[in-house]
Amino acid sequence: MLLHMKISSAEFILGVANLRQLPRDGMKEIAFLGRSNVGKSSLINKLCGRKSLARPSSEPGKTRELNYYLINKQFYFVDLPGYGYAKLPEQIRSSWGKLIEQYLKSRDQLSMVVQLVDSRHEPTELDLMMVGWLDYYSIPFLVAMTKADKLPVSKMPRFVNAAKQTFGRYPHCKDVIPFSAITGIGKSELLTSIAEHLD
Ligand SMILES: Nc1nc2c(ncn2[C@@H]2O[C@H](COP(=O)(O)OP(=O)(O)O)[C@@H](O)[C@H]2O)c(=O)[nH]1
Ligand SMILES: [Mg+2]
Repeated sequence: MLLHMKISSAEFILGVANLRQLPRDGMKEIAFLGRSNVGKSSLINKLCGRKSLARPSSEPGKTRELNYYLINKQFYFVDLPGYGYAKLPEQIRSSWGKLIEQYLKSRDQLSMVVQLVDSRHEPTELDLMMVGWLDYYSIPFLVAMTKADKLPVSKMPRFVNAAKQTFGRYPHCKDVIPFSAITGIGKSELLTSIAEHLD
């Protein structure tokens, strides 16, 4: 078992808007899922020790592609398009849903999903729908509670316990980890859990 994983290289490889364009090299994938603005790009950058590998969204909800980053020349981080951006036309929202669901249910290389939720709030309906899909398709997942630096220390244990209750109900949920892209809390724990699933 790998106790520590160090990311020594990370490079953007491609953006995919159509599942026929997915890489065919068979390398394992860790995918990141969450609503727009939850902190997905920031988390990926922090894990990789890079400032601007994943471009933080200037226009929320604009990215409609699956972005592939090659890590340590061994596996991919896949930045899935964010959901829950209300201003998107219905047609785009439903094509988003089809793309993601198709990817989740058919991608053999997918080792694990990191589901991001905002540490300060209850999970949204869409957050719960996503973890429902993950569990239904038997995909192991971690929950990262983002922006933990904004959660008052006094509230932390209660909020983390509540999230563990909520997500712990799903057999395929492997862990719930508070995370901050600013302080780096949760980074090593997240990397360790990811490494265990790549092994
Ligand atoms: N305080 C704080 N702000 C964060 C954190 N992560 C992201 N943000 C901010 O939240 C906003 C959205 O982040 P981004 O990574 O672009 O979210 P994405 O849309 O999910 O990729 C940006 O203004 C970030 O600076 C965090 O851990 N702590
Ligand atoms: Mg982003």
